[in-house]
Formats: sequence, C-alpha cells, structure tokens
Amino acid sequence: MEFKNLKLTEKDDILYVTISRPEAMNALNTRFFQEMDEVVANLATKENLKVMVITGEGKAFVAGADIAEMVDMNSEEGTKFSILGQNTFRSLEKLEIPVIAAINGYALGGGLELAMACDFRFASTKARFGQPEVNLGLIPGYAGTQRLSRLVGLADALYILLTSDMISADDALRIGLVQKVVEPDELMDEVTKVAKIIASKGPNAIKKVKAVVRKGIETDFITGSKLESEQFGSLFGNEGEEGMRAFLEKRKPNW
Ligand code: DAK
Repeated sequence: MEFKNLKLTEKDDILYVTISRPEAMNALNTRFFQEMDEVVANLATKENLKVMVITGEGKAFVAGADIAEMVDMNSEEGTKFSILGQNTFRSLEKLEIPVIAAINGYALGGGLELAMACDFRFASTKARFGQPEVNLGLIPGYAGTQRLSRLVGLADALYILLTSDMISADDALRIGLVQKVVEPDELMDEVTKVAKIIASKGPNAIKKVKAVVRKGIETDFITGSKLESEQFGSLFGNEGEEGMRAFLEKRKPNW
C-alpha cells in the first residue's frame, strides 16, 4: 500500500510513524485508518522491531477525526466510521511491542483518543489536549469516553469531556495523561532515549509485561494474577534464564 497519511522510518529497532497531513492538522480520515491498520498488521510485527513511536508533523499531533469527511455521514455511516477507528486503536493497543506517543502539538478529539491507545505519552510544552466533541454536538467515537476515565479518573475525565477545555501539557502531566513534558526540540530525543531503554530489555519480557498489564486491567485481580503467573513461568528456561545467568556471571545478557 502506498502511504498518503503516514511517513515511516526505522532506526535501531524502533519504528517511527509520523502522521503527515499538516494542512488539515493531521485529521484522521478513512485512509489514515487503512494505513495504520497496515502498519499494525504487517509492518510493526517485524521480528527486529522492539518499540513503535507515533508523532505528528507540523503544529498538531492530530486535531481529531476529519470533520470534513464526517459532516455528511448519516447515522449508519457514523457508526461504521466509529467502529473502523475503534478497531484500529484496539489493534494498536494489542500490538505486542510497546507504542509511545510523542505529542508535538494539538491532541484533540480522535487525536487524543489515538494517543490514549498508545502505551504511554511524552509531550512537548507546545502540546494541547482536549476532547472537544461536544462543541460539535458529538461525543468521542474511538473509545475516548472509556480510555480517558481509566487513565485519569472519573472527575478529570468528565471535566475534559463535558467542558471541551483544552488543557496544557503541564496539566496533562499533573493528571497523569502524559508521563513527561519536554521542550519541543527535545521531544524526539527524549522519546528515542526511553524507546532505546525498552529495546535493550528482554524482548519477550517486554511483550509479556504489556500483554499482562493490558489484559489484567480489563479483568479481575485474581484472573490477572493467574495470567501473570503463567507468563512469568513461560520465561523460565529461556529468556529469563539467560537474564538471570548474565546477572550472576556479571555480563550483559545475550537475548
Ligand atoms: N478535521 C478536519 N479539518 C481540520 C480539523 C479536523 N478535526 N482540524 C483542523 N482542520 C483544518 C482546518 O479546517 C483548516 O483547514 P483550511 O481552512 O486551511 O482548509 C486547517 O486544518 C488548519 O486549521 P485552523 O486554521 O483551524 O488552525 P488554527 O491553528 O487556527 O487552529 C485548532 C488549530 C486545532 C485549534 C483548530 O483547527 C481546531 O479547533 N480544530 C478542530 C478541533 C476539533 O474540534 N477536534 C475534534 C474533532 S471531532 C465518531 C467518530 C469519531 C469522533 C466522534 C464520533 N463517530 C463516527 C460516532 C471523533 C470526533 C472528533 O475527533
């Protein structure tokens, strides 16, 4: 597939995906979802890749779903568009390798929903966050109502969803929506630094941490703990053995 909305680069086992439709603030259209599906299904699954990073080109990370594409949709088409996006974000969330959002500017509506489907978020001081759907007489359509309250708690989520207030990077940090805020020209370096740290760890352990935490939060404590024991056990005799032997032999593990 020829990409029109995404630019891809690969370096040091990290896949960088840049959303690139700056003239429309990187608004998410049907084509974006098709391209992201292709990345998640076929490109980010390459054996050598350890981490994926998503960022935006220009002033925005993503300023929302494409209002120009949505405006003429009827109810049935709206539901279809919502399901398309929900499925894409769900598969991103379920990707085996961690996904980091590098939020360079506006992360609004569907853009914040995309960022929330990533595993964690670093932001530039220029980033702004909001769910302004009610300004348009809409509600979030890509599971933003569900992810936001799980990430920041009920009251902050409802404040953001009910007021359409655009919050700063520092406020996003304060409520736990992002994990770090840095100067704009440091954003990609900081994200790369943390991506490389993750890429240096036991690759299967990294995938299992993500899977167990993500599955665990959708189930009850006992079921989640059982899953943890199974996955913990599965690392013995292979990657875990190498990591533990390397520690005892005072050398770097050979994953
Ligand atoms: N969609 C389409 N075009 C957009 C856009 C968007 N979300 N955001 C910006 N643009 C376009 C603008 O129309 C403008 O195009 P031209 O006029 O140059 O052709 C260009 O990008 C530059 O934008 P501005 O001139 O407005 O730039 P400013 O710097 O003045 O302002 C802004 C930047 C990000 C503050 C402003 O553009 C803005 O407020 N944008 C809209 C933000 C917004 O409301 N986002 C939420 C979108 S709604 C569902 C599925 C999904 C969703 C809901 C339901 N179902 C199917 C049920 C999700 C909904 C959303 O995400």
